[in-house]
Amino acid sequence: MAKVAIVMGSTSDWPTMQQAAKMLKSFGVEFEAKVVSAHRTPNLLVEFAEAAADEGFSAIIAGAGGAAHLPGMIAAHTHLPVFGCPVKSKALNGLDSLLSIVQMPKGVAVGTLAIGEAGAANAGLLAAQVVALQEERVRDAVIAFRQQQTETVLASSNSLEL
Ligand code: RP5
Repeated sequence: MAKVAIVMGSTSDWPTMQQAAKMLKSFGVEFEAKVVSAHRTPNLLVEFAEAAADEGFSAIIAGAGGAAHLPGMIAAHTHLPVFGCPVKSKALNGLDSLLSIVQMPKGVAVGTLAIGEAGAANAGLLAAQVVALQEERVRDAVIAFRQQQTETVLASSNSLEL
C-alpha cells in the first residue's frame, strides 16, 4: 500500500502540519509523521530523503517556518514529489517561510502550498491525489470528498437571507 511522509522542522510545526495528516487519514492514506530539521538534524535529513523512495513513500510533505530550507533540501536528495508547506512564523507571519520555499531555482522542484493550515490541508489533499493515481479506493474517496464539498457550498448559498 502506498504511503506518504510528513516531515517538519520542529514539533512546534505540528499544529499546522497535522492538518495534512487529518486529510490523509480521511482518505484512508497511510502516512508517517516525524521531525526532521534542515538546521538541527542535517544528517538525518539526508538519511531520510535518500531512503524515502526505497521505504515505499509515494510523496513527501515537508513543512517548516522562518528560513525554511527543509522542503528544498529534501527535494535535492530524492526524486519523489515534495510538497512544501510554509508554516506561519512569529516574526514575519510566514511570508519568510513562503519565500524560502517557493523560489526554488530551476531543476529541483518543490510544489509550494499556501501559508498555514489551509496549505497543510491542501498538501494532504495533493498527496492523496498522487496516491489516487495508483489506488482506486483513494481515487473514489477524493472524488466523493470533492462532490460533498460542492454540495455543501451549493446548499449553504440557499440559506442566505436579508
Ligand atoms: C523551523 O524553525 C521550524 O520549522 C519551525 O517552524 C521554526 C521554529 O522552530 P522552534 O524554535 O519552534 O523549534 O526550523
